[in-house]
Amino acid sequence: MDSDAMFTDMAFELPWERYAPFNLVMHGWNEMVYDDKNWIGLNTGSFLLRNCQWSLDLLDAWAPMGPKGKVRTEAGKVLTSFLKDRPVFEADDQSAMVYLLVTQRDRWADKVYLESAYYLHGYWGILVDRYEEMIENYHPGLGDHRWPLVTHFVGCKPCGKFGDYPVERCLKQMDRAFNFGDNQILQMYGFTHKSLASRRVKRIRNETSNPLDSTKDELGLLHPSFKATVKVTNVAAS
Ligand SMILES: [Mn+2]
Repeated sequence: MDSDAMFTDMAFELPWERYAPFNLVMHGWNEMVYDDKNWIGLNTGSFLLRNCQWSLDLLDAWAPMGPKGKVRTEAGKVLTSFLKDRPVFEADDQSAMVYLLVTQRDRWADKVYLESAYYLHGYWGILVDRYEEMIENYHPGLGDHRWPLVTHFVGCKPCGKFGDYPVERCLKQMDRAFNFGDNQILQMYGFTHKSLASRRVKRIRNETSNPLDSTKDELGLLHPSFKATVKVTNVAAS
């Protein structure tokens, strides 16, 4: 996961069954990658990678454009001329992945799943102003535009070079994203942030002499492995 991405849905369960035949899962769309060669056809900000030899081989194939300096600059030219709508800049991991999948499709593509059913990568620009609306209308566990699994501060000022917005917006919204996610943890213990803009918290349940017994784990966050076991059992029984 990128350093500019945050988990913002603590209750979303990944559809693990769907990924059994694959070794790499990224947010994206097959047509945009394989047909359009678009550099934003997938996002490498957060991805699932199986711990296996195939993945080590992929990393070996993925890394060569990385070394800073001449290699990365020259590789950037190759990527910009090959990929759709890519601006002129040095090589980046995302473009290199699209390039690899398109140019060596037979080698890699059958083990790569591009996911678009939920926000494994959620673009912050379209999400952060809607957090209050999400709280009003939806609930954690959806993982998509209604309650994003990941809010990714793509190209933001502190981390990137292409922001066309003030650095204050980015920093303020990072705090809001953190508190939006943090509220889902705090609610178990009867607290919530005073607002998404505030690091201060307030009590949302009455005091008790036995706070641990009163833990309300409505989202099932404390024992997610139990939930997974129950699910498998249900599938086997049905
Ligand atoms: Mn990023």
